[in-house]
Amino acid sequence: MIAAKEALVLLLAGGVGSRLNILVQNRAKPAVPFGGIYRIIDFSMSNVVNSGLKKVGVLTQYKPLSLMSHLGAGEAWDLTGRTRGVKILPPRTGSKDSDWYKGTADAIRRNIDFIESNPTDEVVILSGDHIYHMDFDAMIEYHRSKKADVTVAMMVVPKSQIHQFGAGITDNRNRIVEWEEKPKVPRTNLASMGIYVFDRRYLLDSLARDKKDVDFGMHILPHAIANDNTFAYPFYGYWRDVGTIQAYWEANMDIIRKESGISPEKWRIRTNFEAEGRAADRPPVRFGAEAQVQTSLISSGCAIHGTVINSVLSPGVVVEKGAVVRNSILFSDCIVRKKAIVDLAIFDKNVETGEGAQIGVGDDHDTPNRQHPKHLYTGITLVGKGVGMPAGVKV
Ligand code: ADQ
Ligand code: ADP
Repeated sequence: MIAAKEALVLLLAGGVGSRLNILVQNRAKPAVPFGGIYRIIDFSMSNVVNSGLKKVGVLTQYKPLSLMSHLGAGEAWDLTGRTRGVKILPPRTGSKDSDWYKGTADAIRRNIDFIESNPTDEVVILSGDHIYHMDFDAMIEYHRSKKADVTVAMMVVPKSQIHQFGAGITDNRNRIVEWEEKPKVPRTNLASMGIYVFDRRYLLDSLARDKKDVDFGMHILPHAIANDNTFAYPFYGYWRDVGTIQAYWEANMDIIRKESGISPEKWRIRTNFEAEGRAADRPPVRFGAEAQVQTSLISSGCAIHGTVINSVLSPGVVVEKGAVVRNSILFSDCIVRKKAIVDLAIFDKNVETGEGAQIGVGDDHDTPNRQHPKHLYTGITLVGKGVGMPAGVKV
């Protein structure tokens, strides 16, 4: 038997992620900056390395430029050398746009040659857009101890959220006995985290069975659960799918307060500083005489002369005198001019507010959205890359 740590990892990093709105206008969701100096994909990549796994294929599709330059040859994750490596797998499409991958299983099927050229016992399938710490080595050992064909990482979520996930019912040995992808009517609170360990031979056979099976949650797993050995791997830690602006904002806030359990001090999160606005080369944070900072993450190269509360600042952000930044996430090199107020906002890179501008101020955060009364108004103001806002403006 080949050692568990030799398992091949396939990281799905290609979904469009349209619910992240302007943050994914020019980059794939896993490449969206997160937590000051990271990108979302750093969490999955760091989990891979911290688990001792060495071979990763990253499946890309949508706007992969930022993602590819961030991953590079895997240097930041120590994944270079003869026995380790990160391979970026670009989409294998035909001549038509409609030939783009139709789903997660289809994406992996089109890269079957990559799986075949890596003869391991298991294949671990992950998403590039989850914030969590997890030891995949322990999950593979569990998979082996159950003699499973497939093992699905699962956790309990509030029943009101189960419609966003694959939902499972297990027996007393944790074998999955019932499954429904994105159920309309909640019958269980046990959700799939979209993290799978497959017996490699079983995966190849499943993908060969029917080309119409394009999705894991919709096709491959229901078949496996009905016919073969499919187990749930119970997970009790912190895990968030940051597919919406609200979830993305909340996960950033969770990482400020260490209650989330996500703590770079305990489980090292590696990132590529070179591609990260060169965070490594930036000068130390400068706090002016009037600076006030509470419960925030401030990256290198920032200059704070005003007030920052409950916020995440990427490298090189400037907050001038009398300005206030609250409950917000500012990507690199944003400038908040004198006396401007930024509340409950997300600024992409290089945004500049004029003096005295008020962004996200005065919103009644719990009222319904007037244009879409059925949507709860999240109240988070999003500002696109490089936007300049005039002095005194109210947004
Ligand atoms: P969803 O999150 O809805 O549900 P999906 O949209 O298929 O699943 O995306 C899964 C991951 O694969 C995402 O990270 C996405 O970016 C990526 N991806 C999608 N299509 C891709 C493609 N063609 N190429 C490369 N990457 C691609 C899934 C499961 C549920 C489970 C949730 C947990 O179906 O059962 O509960 O994940 O988040
Ligand atoms: P993001 O905001 O996601 O970081 P960037 O605008 O910084 O996106 O671009 C991502 C990466 O793409 C950068 O690291 C840079 O190396 C590369 N890049 C951007 N624009 C160009 C360009 N015109 N030519 C070559 N590479 C580019």
